Amino acid sequence: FFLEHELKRALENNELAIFYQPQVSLKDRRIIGMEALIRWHHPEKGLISPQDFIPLLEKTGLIVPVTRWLISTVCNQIRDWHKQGLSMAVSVNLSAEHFDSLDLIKTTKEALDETGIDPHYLGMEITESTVMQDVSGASKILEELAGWGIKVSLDDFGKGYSSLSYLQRLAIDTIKIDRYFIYDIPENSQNITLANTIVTMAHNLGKEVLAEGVETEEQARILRELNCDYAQGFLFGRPQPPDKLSFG
Ligand code: G
Ligand code: G
Ligand code: NA
Ligand code: MN
Repeated sequence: FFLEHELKRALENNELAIFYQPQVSLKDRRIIGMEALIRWHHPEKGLISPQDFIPLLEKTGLIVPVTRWLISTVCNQIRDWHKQGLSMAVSVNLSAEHFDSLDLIKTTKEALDETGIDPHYLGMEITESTVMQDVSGASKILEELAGWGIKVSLDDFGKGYSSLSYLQRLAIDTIKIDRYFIYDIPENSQNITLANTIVTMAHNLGKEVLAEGVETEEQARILRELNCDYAQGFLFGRPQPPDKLSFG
């Protein structure tokens, strides 16, 4: 586990990096976007997963400057890809800490203005458990961002203490089916049924669906047959630094 001073040093020494994982359209396998996933290159301990340091960032409030850096870097990356002819959308993950201040709104506005990118190419991912910590705060912030054209995804859907009411109450464009429901398809036919039900429900509510954690061709084929719109997972690519990504 880590200490606050180590994290402060990490920020000062630029030890944090952003990896990108492709998100594809299941119809034609085209890469339509990327999820931005934060990493910590610790000088002694190597590459550290966000699960091991995001909670401390949240507890210490350091998540605010980190997210400022994240959103600004991501918007610059989107602009650079566009210059190369790649119309790539990128989504970032939000914490509950962002819902009780207007800092996220200000940060996002500044990054959009500075880079001049179309807000449709920027996405925000929130989990159900994040939303639950502050439903009214989340709903206000997401409404504002969605009003500018930013895409909102509900991450890890089905995993936590889900409440279907969030689907109506929040400005959500895309539902991401948690990888727990995907990893044992096709052996687990109940999970095929659940995936099918989530896709149908999402489409009936006018939302799109992405399946997380797709690792095999058979899973991709089945999800496509269920009319699932998008997928993400090791089959299409692992999270990578931007210079290691391929777009073929
Ligand atoms: O690749 P993986 O180890 O990247 O991600 C582990 C978890 O960390 C995921 O739940 C992911 O959503 C979360 N995560 C990754 N990057 C960020 C980030 O920038 N902010 C927040 N709040 N969570 C992140
Ligand atoms: O909570 P979130 O869904 O944002 O977490 C993303 C996490 O899932 C990251 O740790 C990422 O590395 C991991 N991940 C992405 N694709 C796959 C996959 O196909 N299989 C497995 N097991 N993990 C994946
Ligand atoms: Na996510
Ligand atoms: Mn997820």
